[in-house]
Amino acid sequence: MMSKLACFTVPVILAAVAAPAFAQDRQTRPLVDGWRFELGDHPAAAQAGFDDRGWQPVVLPHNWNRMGGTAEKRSDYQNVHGPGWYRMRFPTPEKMGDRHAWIEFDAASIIADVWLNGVKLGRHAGAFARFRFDATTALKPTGDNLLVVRADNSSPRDPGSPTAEIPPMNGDWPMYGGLYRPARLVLTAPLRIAMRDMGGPGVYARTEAVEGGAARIAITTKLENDQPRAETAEIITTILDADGRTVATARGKQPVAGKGSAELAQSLTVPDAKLWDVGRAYLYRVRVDIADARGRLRDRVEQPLGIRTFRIDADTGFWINGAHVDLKGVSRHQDRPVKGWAIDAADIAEDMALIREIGANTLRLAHYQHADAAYDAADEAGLVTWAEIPLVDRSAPWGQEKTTPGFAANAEQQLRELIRQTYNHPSIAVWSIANEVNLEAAKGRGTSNARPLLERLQQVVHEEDPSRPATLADCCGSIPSEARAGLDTVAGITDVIGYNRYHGWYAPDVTALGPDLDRLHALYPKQPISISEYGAGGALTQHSDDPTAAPIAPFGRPHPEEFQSHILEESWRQIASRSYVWASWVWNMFDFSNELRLEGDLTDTNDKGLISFDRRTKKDAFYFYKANWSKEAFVHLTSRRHVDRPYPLAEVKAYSNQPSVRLSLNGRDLGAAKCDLGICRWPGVALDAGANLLEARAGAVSDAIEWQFAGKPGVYAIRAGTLVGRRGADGLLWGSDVFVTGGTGHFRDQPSSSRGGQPGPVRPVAGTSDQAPYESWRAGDFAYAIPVPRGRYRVTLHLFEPDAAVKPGARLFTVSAEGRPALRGLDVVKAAGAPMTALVRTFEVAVTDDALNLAFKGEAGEALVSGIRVERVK
Ligand code: GCB
Repeated sequence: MMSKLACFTVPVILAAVAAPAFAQDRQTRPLVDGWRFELGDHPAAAQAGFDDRGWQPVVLPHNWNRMGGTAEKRSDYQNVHGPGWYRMRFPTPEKMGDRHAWIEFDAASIIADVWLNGVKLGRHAGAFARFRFDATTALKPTGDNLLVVRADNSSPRDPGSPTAEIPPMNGDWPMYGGLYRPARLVLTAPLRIAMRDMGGPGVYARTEAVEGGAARIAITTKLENDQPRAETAEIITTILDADGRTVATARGKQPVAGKGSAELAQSLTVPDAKLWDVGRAYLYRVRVDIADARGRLRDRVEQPLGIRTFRIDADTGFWINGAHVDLKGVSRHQDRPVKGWAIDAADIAEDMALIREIGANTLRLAHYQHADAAYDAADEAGLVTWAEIPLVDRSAPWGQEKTTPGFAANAEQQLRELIRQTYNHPSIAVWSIANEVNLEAAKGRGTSNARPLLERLQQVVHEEDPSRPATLADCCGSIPSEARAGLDTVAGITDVIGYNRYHGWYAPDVTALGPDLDRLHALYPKQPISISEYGAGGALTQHSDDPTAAPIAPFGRPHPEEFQSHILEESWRQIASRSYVWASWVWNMFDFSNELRLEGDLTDTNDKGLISFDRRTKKDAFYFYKANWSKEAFVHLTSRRHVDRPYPLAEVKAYSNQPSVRLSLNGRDLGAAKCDLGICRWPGVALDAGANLLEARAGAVSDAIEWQFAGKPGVYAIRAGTLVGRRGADGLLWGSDVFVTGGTGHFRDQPSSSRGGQPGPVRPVAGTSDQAPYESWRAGDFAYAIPVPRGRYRVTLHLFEPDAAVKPGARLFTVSAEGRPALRGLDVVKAAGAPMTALVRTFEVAVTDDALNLAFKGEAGEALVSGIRVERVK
C-alpha cells in the first residue's frame, strides 16, 4: 500500500526562471477522507481519548441537511440547525524541517471551531469563504494527529444564537451545515507568500492598462517571515501564456522583518497581449516564486490572469476592451437535491456547461461566495460575473433596528475574504455588497438603517480593489408605489446597481418592468442600472391552456410552466430594448431549495429555475433564452409536458433562433411561422381526436411532440379563475381559464406566502362530490367568447360564495348569453343556503356565429363563477 505521504503533490522544479532549482517547501495534502461525523454537540470530542467509533464515516464534501424531496415523500428530508462534529486523523509529514503547517478549509458552515491534537487552532465565522489556521505548534513531530472540527449552522434567529451577528440573517434558501467543501494540509516555508491573508492567495494581479497591444499588469505579492531574523526575499514573478510560455518576468527584492510581513508591488508588461473577452476567454497564469537570501527557492503560488479592461456607463451599459457588449445572463445557487452544498467539481462543470448552452454571457453567483471552481469555470467560459456576499434582507441582527459592531465587522470580513480569495478571476466584474437589505424597511419593520453599513462596505471594496466597481441588489419592485417612499434610498451608495424586479409575478403587471426601469434611470441618471433579478415560478407538473389570459392572485396560486415562459418573454422584450441597462440576470438558472416553500411541483424548492433542481429537465423558458442568446440552430416545441389537452383548439408555440419554422400536425402541413424574439406561433390549431403529433422544422433542425385531445368532443369544461386544468371526479378534463376577458382570478387554497408560509387547508366546497369546478373562481365584470361551432348549447354554471361575510342580497349579478340575459339577480349564497356551498345553474342558448358569448355583470357586489360547462344539445 502506498503511504499517505505519497499523496503529496510533488513540487515542480523551476525551469523557466533562473532561480536556483531547490525543491519548494509548499506542499499540500488533501484532508477529505477518513472523517467521522456526529450531529449534535459533543464538546468532549475536541480532545484525544474520545471514542468516535460509533460516529458516521464521511468524506468531504459533506453536509448534514437533505433537501429537495417532494412534500409527500419527505423521508430523505432533514434540515437541521445546530452543531455537528467532525474528527479525523492524519500523519505528520516526514522531513517537516522548519516548515509551517496550515489546516485549510474551502468553507465550513456557518461557524467552525478547529482543534488539532486538543489544541484550539481558532474559529472562523461565515459559511462561504476559505480559511486556514497555523497548525505548526500543535502538529506532532511524528505520528498521527487528531483534527477535530465543530461546525455550527444554528439559525441566527434563535435566542442567544452564536450566528446572531453573522450574515445572512435571512434569505430564500437554507443554510446547510457542515464541511461542505474540501479541506487540506498545506506546508510552507517560514519565508513565504502570505498565508495569513484572509484565505487569499497572497498574490494579486490586475490589468492596469492595455495600450498599443501591450498590457501593463500590476502584481502585488504579500510576504510573511515567521523566522525570528529578518530576511530579504527575492520575488520572481512570471506571466505564462496559455501554452505555458513565459511572456513577462520581473524580479525584485524585499526585506521582511523577523516575525513580520511585507509586500512588493511589481509592474509587468505583456507585449501583444491576448485579451480575455466575453465569450472568448484567453487565460494567462501568474507565477510568483520566492527565494531566500541564500538563493533557495522557498515558495511558489500560481494564479489565473485574464487581461481585459472594462467600464460600465449609465447610458450605454457595459464596455469591455473598448467594445460594447449586451450582458444577458442568469443567476446560480450552488445547491443540489440531497447533496445540498456538498457538490463536487463535476456538478459545477455540469452547471457551467448548461449556462454556456443557453448562451448567457454573464453570471450572477448569488447570494454568497461560491466554490473557486465556479469562478474558474466562468473565467474559462468568458462569463462576466457578479460576485457577492450574503448580506441579505437584513443589515442588522434579529431584534435590532441598527447594525451592531459585531455584525458590521463580520459583513466586512466576508467581503474582504471574497475579494481577496477571488481577486484574480478575470470573469469577476463587480463586487456586490448586499441583496435586498431594504426589504425589511419595505415591509415597514426593522432595518431601515442599512445605509451606514452599505457606505462602509462600498469603501471596503475600493480599499481592496481599485479596479472593480461595487454594486448591490435593491429590492421590492413589487411594493406598490405609494408604499415605496424611502425604498429607493439604497440607490447611489454603490458605483453601479442592480434591481430585483418581479413585475408579472409578485407584482401584477409584467408590462410595468420597462417603465419602472425608465423611472429609475430618470431618477438616478448617473447610476448604471442592471436587473439583478427577474423571474417567475415554473412547475413541470402544472400546465395552462393560455397562460396570458388569466390575471392571477399573487400567492397560493399554481405555477404553470407556460406562465413562467410568458412572464420571461414579456420581461426580456422590455429589457432587450433598453440599452442603458448594463446587464440582466434571470432568477434563476436552476430551481433551488427553500424548505419553506411549497409551491409549483410541491417540493421544498423555489421553482423559478429555467432548469429543474436535479438538472435533468430544461423547462420551456430555457429554450426561450437559448433562442435569443445562442447561435447553434435549434427548434423547440413548447408545452410538451401539457400532453392532455382539454380544448379542441390550441395555440402551438415553438422557440427557435431560426427566422421561421414550419409546423405539421399528424403529417398535415400547417405552414411556416416567422419567429419574433425567438417565438414562433400557430394560433387556433384544431386538434384531431386522440393523438396529435406536432412536428416543427427549420432547415436541418426539428423537434416533435405528441399531445392527446383528451376533452369530450363537443364539451367545454372551464375552471374559472385558474391557470391550470385538472380532471374531475367523473374523469372529465376541466381546462384552464382561457377565452375570458376582465375580472380577477382567485384560487381557493388559503394564501401560501411564497416566502415562508405553508399553504392553508384546501377548504372543500359543500354540496358536491366533484371539487374540480370549485377550486378557483373569477370575480368582477367579465366576459367569455368560447370558440364553438353554430348550434344549440346547454351552459352549466358552477358557483359558490367564497366569502363567509357575504349575506343574501349583498352579491347580485346577471349572466347574459349571446347578448341576452339568461340569469338575472343571481344571489349565490341565498340560493345555495350558505357560503362555500355549491350551486349549479343551467340554461340553453343558440349560437349563430363562431363563438358563444357569455357576460357576467355585478348588480350589487361583483359577479363571480367558478366552473363553466358548455355542451352541444343539437
Ligand atoms: C428575491 C431574492 C431571492 C429570492 C427571489 C424569489 O428577490 O433576492 O433570494 O429567491 O426573490 O424567488 O422570491
